[in-house]
Amino acid sequence: MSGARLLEGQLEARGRKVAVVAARFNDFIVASLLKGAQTAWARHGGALEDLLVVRVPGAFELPVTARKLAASGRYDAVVALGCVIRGGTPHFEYVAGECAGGLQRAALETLVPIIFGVLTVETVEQAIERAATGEGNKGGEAMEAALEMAGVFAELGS
Ligand code: INI
Repeated sequence: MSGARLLEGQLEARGRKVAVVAARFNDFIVASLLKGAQTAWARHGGALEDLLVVRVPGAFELPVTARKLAASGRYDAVVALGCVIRGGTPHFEYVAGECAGGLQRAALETLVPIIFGVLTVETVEQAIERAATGEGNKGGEAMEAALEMAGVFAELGS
């Protein structure tokens, strides 16, 4: 629609404050997601002291922690990182489902963007693919989604 007002967030981390909450479970994958998120933060000009990283036991603990961080009013966005592998657990549906639903509820309740950077995959191979260094690292993509949303919300105002 030509002439319509367009509001878009930029990939800009300068002046932003972001919290990352990362599960320790499956850390051989989550550590790479976290690295991807931190690299993206720095690439977009974020200052080290404006990025908080919180570690929690597993994906199940991500929603309550993300909600607490979001409700603090200190962060423009929260990024949740984790990895749930279907083959690895009979609890897949519970852990992955509660995690996704809880993160969305936390965002809706606090009106702070909470980004879903949780891999929910069938196999370890799929997880490794999505956590590889560089392009396609889901942690990096999650951080970029956080920056875009922080920009959109800054424009929308309170
Ligand atoms: N947590 C994960 O982050 N990923 C998993 O695949 C997983 N599995 O396999 O169960 C998992 N479980 C732990 C869970 O998130 C909680 O930390 C635990 O149940 C304590 O509340």
